[in-house]
Parts: sequence; C-alpha cells; structure tokens
Amino acid sequence: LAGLGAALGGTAMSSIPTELRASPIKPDDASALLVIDVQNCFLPGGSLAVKDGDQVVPIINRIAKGFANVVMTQDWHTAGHISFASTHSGKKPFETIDLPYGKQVLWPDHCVQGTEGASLSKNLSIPHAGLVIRKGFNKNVDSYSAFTEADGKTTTGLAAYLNARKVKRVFLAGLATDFCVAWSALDARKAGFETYVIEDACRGIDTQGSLAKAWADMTKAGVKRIKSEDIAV
Ligand code: VGL
Ligand code: ZN
Repeated sequence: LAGLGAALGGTAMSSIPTELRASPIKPDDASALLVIDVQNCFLPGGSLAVKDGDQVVPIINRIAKGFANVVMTQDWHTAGHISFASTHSGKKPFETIDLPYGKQVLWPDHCVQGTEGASLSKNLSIPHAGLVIRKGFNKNVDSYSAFTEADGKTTTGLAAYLNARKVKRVFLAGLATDFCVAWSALDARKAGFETYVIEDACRGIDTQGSLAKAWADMTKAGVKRIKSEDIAV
C-alpha cells in the first residue's frame, strides 16, 4: 500500500500501474484540437516571449497526429493596437488600463499583422490543420479568445465553424495558458463544448497572479485539466 500511495502521488501517469490509470482519451471525429498562438513573438527571442514556450511545440506536433480536426490561431494585431503599452503615453508593458469593455493589460508590441513575429512557429508540423483563425485585428478591441473578442460579443466565427463540423469536444494547447488559452477555454464552455486544456502542451505568462486565477476560473467553468499522455495518439 505504501508503494501504491507513492505511485498515485506521482505526477507522471506513467508512474501509475496500468490497471489504475484512467483510460486514455481517444480523439474522434467530434473532437478538435485548438492550437493557440504558437507564434514567434511568444517564443524565446520574441517581443512577448513566454518562458519555455518552445517546449510545447514537439508535444503539440505529436498529439496533433491523433486529431482529424485541428484549428490553429494567430494573434493578429494592427500597428498601434489598443493592447500595446506604446499606444498609450506614459504607460509601460504589464500595467493595466480601463477600457470601455473592461480592464486591459498593456503588452509590448507583438504579433503585428504580416510581420515575422506574427508568423506561426516554423517548427510546428501540422500540415493537416484545416483552419487558421486570426483574432485581435480590430484596432480598438483585444481578443485573447479564439471565439469572442474582449467586448464579449463580437464573434470570430469559430463556434459556428466547429458546430458546422459537428465538433462536440475541444482540446486546447499553446500560448499563453493564462491569457489566450484560458479565455478560449472559457468561451468554449460558454459555447457548449466539452473542453480540455492539455497543461503540458501550454505555458503561461503569469503576471500579477494571472496563472493561478486562470486555472481557478477554468476549473470553476468545468474545463478539464489533462496531460498530453492522457490522449491516445
Ligand atoms: C496573448 C497577451 C497578449 C496570448 C496574446 O496569446 O496569450 N497574450 N496577446
Ligand atoms: Zn495580443
């Protein structure tokens, strides 16, 4: 029993005896993988680099092979976007301001339309991805979420696309856990999808407690937190 306790206390599922493991989730035709913002600006060397952001790429490449439906997103801002600190005189990155649609964190300039920083990582290898959806291209409204802009009402069309393809379950991976992944996951729940966040296939920014808050909000909304090893590829 001591051995069993130790095994269950371990974080890696491979340390749990086979007979005690939850059966792996097998993606089916009603499942879609959403690969959020794996763009150069969010990777090491980028203007809004997420720590260890590059480590998600091989994990995402591996699990994507198990999904018939894959959607990738790109943060796709105008120059002078409202979410950039440089747009507001006297403001610095990671400060916040109040905008008509709510509190906005101000960021370093990032993911400007058509720039190298806005390109998807060249190390992503998901040739069968069926849709790349861009968001945040409205100059005066941010859009962390792949589904709905920060005004809470302007849709990107993603929910309608997934519904038209009879998707019921979405699995999220990418950058950053506490912003675009979390907001997308919360909106996926609002749109009625069974929602899984693959935690080791994501990395967070973690500013002012944002990462812990994001997980608390997601858990409360019924988002399931899983690891890539829980998915049968
Ligand atoms: C993101 C901050 C600003 C993200 C995008 O992809 O999580 N974070 N824009
Ligand atoms: Zn952005």
